[in-house]
Amino acid sequence: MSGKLVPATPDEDELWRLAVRTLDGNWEHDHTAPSRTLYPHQWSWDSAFIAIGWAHVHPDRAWTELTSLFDAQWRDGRVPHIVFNPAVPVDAYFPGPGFWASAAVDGAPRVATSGLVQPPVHALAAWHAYRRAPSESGRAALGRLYPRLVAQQRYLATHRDVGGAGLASIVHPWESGLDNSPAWDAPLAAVPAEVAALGAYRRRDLAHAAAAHRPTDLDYARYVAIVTAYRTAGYRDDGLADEHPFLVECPLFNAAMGAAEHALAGIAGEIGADPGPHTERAARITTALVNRLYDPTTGTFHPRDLRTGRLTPARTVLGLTPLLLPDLPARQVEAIRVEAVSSRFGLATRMPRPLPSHDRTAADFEPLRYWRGPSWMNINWLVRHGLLGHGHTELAAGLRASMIELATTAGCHEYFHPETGVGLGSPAFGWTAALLLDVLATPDR
Ligand code: 2M8
Repeated sequence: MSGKLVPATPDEDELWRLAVRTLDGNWEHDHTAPSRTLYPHQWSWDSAFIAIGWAHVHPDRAWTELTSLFDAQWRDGRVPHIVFNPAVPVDAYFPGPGFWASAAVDGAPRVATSGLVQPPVHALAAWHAYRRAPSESGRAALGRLYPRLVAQQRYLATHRDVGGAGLASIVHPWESGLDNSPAWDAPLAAVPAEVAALGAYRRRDLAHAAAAHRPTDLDYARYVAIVTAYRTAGYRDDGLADEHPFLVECPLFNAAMGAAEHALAGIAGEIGADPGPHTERAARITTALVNRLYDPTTGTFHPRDLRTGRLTPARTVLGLTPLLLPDLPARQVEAIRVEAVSSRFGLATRMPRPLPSHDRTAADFEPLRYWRGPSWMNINWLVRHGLLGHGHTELAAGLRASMIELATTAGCHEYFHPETGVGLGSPAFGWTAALLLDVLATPDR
């Protein structure tokens, strides 16, 4: 599929060109920076979403993007959440390569990386990219990525199954991708940290974004404390259950892990490998997700804090994301639909704005602070994908129209005010541009 299939209203045409310009502007020899200012390196799940966009205009870049990320895969299979670009000054982003000190770890790649991961949306992205632009060279790239994607899943399903129930745990809010979500407030509050400890560092995000839109200094002190604990343990996972201060089973992370097995089954079929084990693993992940993270009393999915054993109370957009799983039972699909169309999220066949990242009716809903209310294109894209997969085509169409309308007025910002639609964060953001291309190129069926 290419640019010529885009529905050609003048507004959509112009939006298409803006999105391509934004991706081009952030392209950096073998990857795309999420933002030239706030995030000048390569980010893991950003690259996955960005590859989907490149598939529409420059399929070779889609494969280069994913390949460069997986070139930085650790020997244990983890795909690092940041791959540092050595050409960018070390103090351009905090925490930079010196803080993570990956070079000191056996099994880390030669290039400097973080030691954390992000939601494993890469198999889904690779499969999407291939189907958007099938070709011989694409199939060859898919074949080379396949064992690396399998190793990524194996790492998560073994090293990270700290709860022993078939789900992966995240060890830091940064691993969720929804870093500042109210979902993490309770587990984060239990992490001992002092703002004073931040004195040794300089937060670079505040040079590019308003403090009122970003996490607080106390949040950052806790982020630093959690990384420090993991780094001190050599980023090993065997002591997590006893020692680590933050351990959570996240619905999005695990839905992505299950969706990855479905995507791997598709990829395996395409390249002549056996899809069977992937389909079996996918079914086990879906069952574990429903058993562990679905709360019948709220009718939605919640993260489970392994430190307390309890589900965290906030009703965030994370609760809607298990819709990504094609084999989610009908009861949970319906529960998610009900949650999504409620006044908390406002999904409708005609909706003024895309989904917010947090329950609009909650006392701690903050429309300006990142991940605590604003709308994000990647989450809306994932939910649209899930709605389409479960046959909710009219709701998916409503969501798509709201995403296009938002970007038509506000452009390719990192995130958006969930009521006014004003663009927030970085003004030229990679995954916003990439996923807009995909949404524009896939009209309602
Ligand atoms: C944000 O996260 C980074 C840390 O990884 C940060 O705040 O500095 C999140 O929105 C995350 O989901 C995203 O991958 C990253 C780069 O866009 O920025």
